[in-house]
Amino acid sequence: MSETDTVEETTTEEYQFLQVEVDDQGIAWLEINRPKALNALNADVLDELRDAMVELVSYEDVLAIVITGAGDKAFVAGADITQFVDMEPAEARAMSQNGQDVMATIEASPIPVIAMINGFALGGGLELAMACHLRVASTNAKLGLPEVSLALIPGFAGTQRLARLASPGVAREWILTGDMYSAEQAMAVGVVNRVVAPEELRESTAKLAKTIIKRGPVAVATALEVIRRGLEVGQTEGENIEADCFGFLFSTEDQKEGAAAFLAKRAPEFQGR
Ligand code: CO8
Repeated sequence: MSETDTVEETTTEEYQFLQVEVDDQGIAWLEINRPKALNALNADVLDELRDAMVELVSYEDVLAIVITGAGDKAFVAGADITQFVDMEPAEARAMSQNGQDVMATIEASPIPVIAMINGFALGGGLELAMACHLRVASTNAKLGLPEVSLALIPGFAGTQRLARLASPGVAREWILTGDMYSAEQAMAVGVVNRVVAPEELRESTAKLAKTIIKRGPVAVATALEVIRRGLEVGQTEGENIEADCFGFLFSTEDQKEGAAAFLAKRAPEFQGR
């Protein structure tokens, strides 16, 4: 799709804790809206996040998703701590698994999901950001996994994702200290992709989304899948998945269009098939 093309606006379901808007470029802006609790994730917010992801990826004209937090203070300040009072071990385990499942739904999206980190991204909030495919942070963002301060550990797959996204050493430092880190520190260890001034956050995030939207959509979805599945297996198996998917892409019209457009020195017009 060329930069000037637009898609028809999509109207989404109403949610209690989410504001969802799809713009005329096909970017769905999904805002977690509990600013008084710094957008903390309770069970209802998690359910809505799952529902919204399922809904948004079902629309043909939604081409990218941006997840962010309402207000100017927080992306998401974690799981809702008020839920932890009197929680039994079995209930906590089930809640952890439910949250992991929501994060996995986000990560499995065939269209790119970008976390736009506009403030605190702590605990479950950072876990949510790490489940997104890319992260753009404002210079005023603070990131960390402070669960040990509550005598807990991350429970929405943060122990696993941080060790893979940054390194096991970084994961141990962040998780064991529970400290907060600046956006620049997070970028230095690979936790965020870009750091921009607060007033440039939305535009920079949109620009990143629009760049990806212009590429071959089937190739983008396939790349996301190969990277995700490859992280679950050993290198040899990962390379087999890559070769299978590389081969598959030669059955798409977009692949023919990509090569033809390159040779004709014109912009490609991908159809997503
Ligand atoms: N849960 C519930 N309420 C919260 C949360 C939260 N995580 N974070 C902030 N709030 C509320 C505050 O209680 C406060 O409410 P009120 O105005 O009613 O008193 C309001 O948001 C504003 O917060 P503060 O007044 O504290 O704002 P400050 O600017 O002073 O501080 C901080 C901001 C530093 C972000 C501070 O609010 C804070 O430390 N928050 C908690 C951060 C945290 O520990 N997050 C990790 C939570 S645990 C977690 O995420 C585990 C995930 C895995 C769960 C697995 C399932 C069982």
